[in-house]
Amino acid sequence: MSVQAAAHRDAWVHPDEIRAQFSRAMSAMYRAEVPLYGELLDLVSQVNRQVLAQDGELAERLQLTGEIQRLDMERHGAIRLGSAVELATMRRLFAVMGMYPVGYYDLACAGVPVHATAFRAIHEDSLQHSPFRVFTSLLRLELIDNAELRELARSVLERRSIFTPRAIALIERFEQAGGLAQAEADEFVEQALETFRWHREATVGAALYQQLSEQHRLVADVVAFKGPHINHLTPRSLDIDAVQAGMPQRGIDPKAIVEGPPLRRCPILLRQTSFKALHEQVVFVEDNGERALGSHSARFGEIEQRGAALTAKGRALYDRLLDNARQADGDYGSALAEQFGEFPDDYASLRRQELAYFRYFVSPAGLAAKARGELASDLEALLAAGHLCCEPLVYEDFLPVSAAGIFQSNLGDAARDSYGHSANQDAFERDLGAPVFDELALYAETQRRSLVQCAERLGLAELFGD
Ligand code: OOG
Ligand code: NI
Repeated sequence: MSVQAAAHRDAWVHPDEIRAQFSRAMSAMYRAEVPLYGELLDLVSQVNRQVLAQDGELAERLQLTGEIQRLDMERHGAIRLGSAVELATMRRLFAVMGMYPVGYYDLACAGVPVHATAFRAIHEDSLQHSPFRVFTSLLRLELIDNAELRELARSVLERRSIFTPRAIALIERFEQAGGLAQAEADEFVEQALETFRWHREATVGAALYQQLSEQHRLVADVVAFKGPHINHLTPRSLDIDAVQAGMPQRGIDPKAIVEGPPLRRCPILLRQTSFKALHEQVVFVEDNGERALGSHSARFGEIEQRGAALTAKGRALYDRLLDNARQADGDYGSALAEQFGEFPDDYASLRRQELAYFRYFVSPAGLAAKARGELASDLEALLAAGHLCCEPLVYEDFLPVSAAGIFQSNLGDAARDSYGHSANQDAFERDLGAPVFDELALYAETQRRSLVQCAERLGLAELFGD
């Protein structure tokens, strides 16, 4: 870093703060665009308050991990992009807010012609400041079999620019200087928001829209509009079943199946449910400038409940059980519950069997034992003596099978054939202009850092390797 850059550093707004600011601005914009979203936020916060009031133990645990402070602002959104340039520029835009691509999701195998990543903060301290994340998918034009339509779509996409010139200038400024001052950050948030806004006016005429739509509703959603409108914003609930049950009274009609694992004592990964896209009036614009009214459904609502992040071993077990349940005949809910009987449902087993990641904390008893020189000698003994305690790491990512279910329910398409085994992480990363982070490595790092901290506080550094 140059001397000049270092001198400016104090004046820069921390990317975590820009992200928090952006997340608030996005939520306000979406609330104004989709009133039902405001209704959903009310319901979720009401249920969360009830859960915290009734379940003192959970409240205490969320206090310990700090999750209670981030709960009310916790959101994820989703966008769908049309080209490599858009994806690579989006990566640079999110970097200004301290959000990096984590994970690779292939949806083509589930009949949705996209692949995706999630932009989010990667360090636990940053996640604590603002856990805002955006599921970002890229349309795979190469999977469209009609060559003529494919080329038409490509040329429509080539002509649009989804970022404002000021947003680009501020991204470049950030990259060159290493940060943004407050006034620049404010302007950046305002300009970046433009990209996610809903545009009523289509970039194509009614006939082309229809053709794109027949190919796949998603193709029309990406290609026919001026930008990647944010298509949902999802709050985090502590009791997704209670929210699901409370939806109809508020005029919200959720999809039938909650995606993800079944209800458990110890939640794992992610449970999600969504409600149908709104039908919105749009304006098609013909080549000769003529305009025609039409309708499009793009935006929907979703809620989620997050649980423990699983290790590779835990995830393999999850995938196997979910797959079995999906293959089973009869009632899906019962099959799911039956299959997941095999998944240990207490935190001690999840930890001992290395199925989930944890964060470790020194307890007051641990500090007292240290002062008396009576500390236990290894991790298991420290936990057994209550000198250390642990809490599962919250899952910060997404699930491809769930995501496909969400896509399908909201695109209103009947189940489609898979596009075959066409996962292509290399191509995705080439378009992105960078590799994606491995989410499991990030959880392992957080777990390790917490152990190192505990060891330091207890003066037991040599006990904890990796
Ligand atoms: C994204 C669907 C995936 C989730 O929470 O899994 C998703 C989309 O419809 O664009 O948001
Ligand atoms: Ni979602």
